[in-house]
Amino acid sequence: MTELVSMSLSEAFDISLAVLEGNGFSRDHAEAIATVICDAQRDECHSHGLYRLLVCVRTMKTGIVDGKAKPEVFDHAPGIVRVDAKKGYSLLALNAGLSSLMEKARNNGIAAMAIQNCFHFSALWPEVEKLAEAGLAGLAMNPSHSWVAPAGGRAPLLGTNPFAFAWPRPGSEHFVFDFATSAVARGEIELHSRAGTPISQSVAIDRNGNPTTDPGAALAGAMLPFGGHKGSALSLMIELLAGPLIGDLTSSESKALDGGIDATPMHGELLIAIDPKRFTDEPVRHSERAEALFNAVVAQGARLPSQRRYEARRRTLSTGHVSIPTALYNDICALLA
Ligand code: NDP
Ligand code: PYC
Repeated sequence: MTELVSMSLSEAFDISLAVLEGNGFSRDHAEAIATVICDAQRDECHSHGLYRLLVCVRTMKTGIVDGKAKPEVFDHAPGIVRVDAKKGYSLLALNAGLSSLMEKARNNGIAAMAIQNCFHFSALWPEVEKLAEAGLAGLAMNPSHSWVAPAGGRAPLLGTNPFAFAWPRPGSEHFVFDFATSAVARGEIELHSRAGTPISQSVAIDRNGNPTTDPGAALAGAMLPFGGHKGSALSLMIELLAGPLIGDLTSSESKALDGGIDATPMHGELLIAIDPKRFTDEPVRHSERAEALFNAVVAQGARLPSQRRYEARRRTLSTGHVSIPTALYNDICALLA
């Protein structure tokens, strides 16, 4: 049984800020990063929660990331906002461009935001959830590092390339899904490696191309896409749309730039926002019909994506506390020194 440390949400946020600022991030970057990793921890998304402090600080210590970069927003076209993250982490750049993306989506019915030159580690659901909170549907995607073999291949080429979607619903629990296009996120395998526990069958192969449940062998070998050729094709789509289309790096280019220093991947991100009220002359019916569809899913005893996460959120907010493994807590505290 893993030994756990419990802390209040405000302690988690304060420790995160102290770690990030103490290791060279500006206050603005530290706040943007701390907010997202604490939200992930609140929703029990452990692979992209407080664990990420270790990765952000390790990346900062390589000297590759600019922890004080000031993102610049460009009004690129009526339906396109571009944000140059200037080799800082993506989240401050996202925050800088988000209101412009929303405004353009409302004006045009659909709009896109390209974040360029960013170090990117975070879960995408907080980003599309913000769009849904504003009444918009949203898509987000980005490459990562070439850790994943294409379906039918055995060598790493594609990223773990996350893909997220949100649809606004009445109330605060919008329809959101967010998944890596690899069979599992690499962060999950890293957590298994830290805990010394095996990974599932069929998510990775070792250096020799043999299936493995050893997280270390998986990290050194190749991860596999989810759903065979289907996940592989989606992953390639993300490489294209959030890479060459927006003038940024693919996962293999990002990995080459890293050169083995094991930093957070650097590349771009694409977000698309859609105003559902602008596509038909029946602005209310689209919502009613969507609700009927969601209800039909739940009526079968199936669950909607994000249900686990919203339940975790409610649980955390009722106690006000999150729990992390003691070993992780000690590693985080060591970064305060
Ligand atoms: P999961 O496989 O844990 O979850 C994927 C999605 O499926 C979630 O929305 C989840 O909802 C939903 N889901 C899971 N089980 C069911 C079910 N039985 N029925 C219906 N829906 C279900 O995610 P991944 O491991 O693939 O990814 C984890 C995170 O890693 C993501 O947030 C992603 O953005 C992040 N990531 C980030 C990368 C980056 O480069 N920044 C790269 C790769 C991943 P719920 O949460 O409620 O379970
Ligand atoms: O979990 O695959 C992952 C990941 C890559 C970059 C950030 N998270």
